[in-house]
Amino acid sequence: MSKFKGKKVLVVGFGLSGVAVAKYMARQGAKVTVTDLKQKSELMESVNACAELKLEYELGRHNNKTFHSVDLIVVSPGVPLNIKPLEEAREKNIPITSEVELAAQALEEPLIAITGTNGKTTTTTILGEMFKADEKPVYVGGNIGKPLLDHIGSGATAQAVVAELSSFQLDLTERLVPAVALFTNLEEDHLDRYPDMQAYVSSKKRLLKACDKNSYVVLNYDDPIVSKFSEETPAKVLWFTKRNPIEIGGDFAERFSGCYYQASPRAIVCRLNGKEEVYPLAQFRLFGEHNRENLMGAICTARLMGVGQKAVQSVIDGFKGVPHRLEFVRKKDGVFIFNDSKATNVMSLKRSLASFVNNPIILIAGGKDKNMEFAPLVDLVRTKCKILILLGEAKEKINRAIGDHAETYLVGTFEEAVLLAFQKSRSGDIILLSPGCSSYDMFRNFEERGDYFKKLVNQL
Ligand code: UMA
Repeated sequence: MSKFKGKKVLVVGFGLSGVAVAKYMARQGAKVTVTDLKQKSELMESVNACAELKLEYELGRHNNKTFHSVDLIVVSPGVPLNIKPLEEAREKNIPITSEVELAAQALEEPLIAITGTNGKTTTTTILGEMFKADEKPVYVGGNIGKPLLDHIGSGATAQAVVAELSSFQLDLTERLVPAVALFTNLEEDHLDRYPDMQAYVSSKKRLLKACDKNSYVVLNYDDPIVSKFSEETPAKVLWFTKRNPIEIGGDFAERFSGCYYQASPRAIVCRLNGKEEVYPLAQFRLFGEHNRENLMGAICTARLMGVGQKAVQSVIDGFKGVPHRLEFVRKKDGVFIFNDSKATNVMSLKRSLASFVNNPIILIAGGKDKNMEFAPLVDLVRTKCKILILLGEAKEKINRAIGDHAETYLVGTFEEAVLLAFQKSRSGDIILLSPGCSSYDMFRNFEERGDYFKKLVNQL
């Protein structure tokens, strides 16, 4: 019998994660109440998804009393953990957990957890594709937009679960033990939720701390924060690096297990158990150094998990990229237009600018600020951007930080931004939407922002 049967469970936040928890808990026989600050009319998609279930609703507000009168609270990742009702519930020792923790407790398959600031979605997607190419059943979920808990009780069996995990999703994990934990990189992000970078890194480190001696960690050697993680874990370490381990010096080359980039001919070399395999990149379509990093992380993990070499190479050759991540939208009058709506922090935007080599860039940026510094963009803006078009809540702040380094316009709407970008463009230019900010000032999420951008671009 389920340990949740008859228990009063409060689900906080009724988005994708909350719906998954409500369904799971209802199946377990719990008495489920759902609360969300949004009104019912704004949550119809979620309400309809749960139409068959017997749920209590407290919408449009959070009622402190309800938080005190339940046996368990399950919080959605986007709900800050310091809201008053949660703080009071904590004082009253009401257990508080998350969807990812519930899923981790119930998972039967090995969990491959992928975290970091940027590159998580691309790495997760590539790895999932590699499993599929080898006809190995896999569930790909987490922050990527598919709740992990949906896999539990779905009846589907998988050889592995590949999960993109955000810091928000790691904040409440307790008993999650990954078979593999992969860290892409750690850069400034979410400083509107965490007091400082250290707190944000600590949250990500919960995944490192969750590893035991049977786990593997796959670490980016070139990231100054992530590379240090090897000293703090009992797990076995695999690396990926853009440098040949021989150049790194010391006894690193001898100890090295993992993937490195070979510049000529372009390939990824994967060394596991002392055996080297070479994966040519001649057909790899994603550009930018960061995408090679994502690929290396995925290859290490795929080979570690027994995905065949042929399947790995077929994904390298055929992978077209992830929507909203440097996604090519169209070429119009010689102008190449890209949607990079998923660039929701400054480092992600920086990587995207760095990926373009010669063509002048008209950059559309801005959105909701996450308390980040935009000054690190100055050099790239000066050297790569012909024009800056800024919009959203953060436009004034971005303008002050980087507006003196390119011709800059501040606009009010996406329509204006796209029209102006196109009017100012000439053949050979690149128009790049890469906001460097979250989308919540104008849109529901980055997908909605990217889709709207694509719609406007296709109307040009
Ligand atoms: N809400 C409250 N009270 C609050 C704050 C919010 O009720 O104090 C409500 C909102 O009104 C809203 C609901 O909470 O209705 C939204 O919950 P949510 O923000 O957790 O969103 P979900 O739809 O459940 O999606 C979440 C993840 N969202 C966030 O972490 C912000 C999704 O990641 C994830 O794909 C999904 O679970 C399934 O696992 C998105 C994301 O933006 C892509 N992630 C961040 C990022 O990548 O930077 C971390």
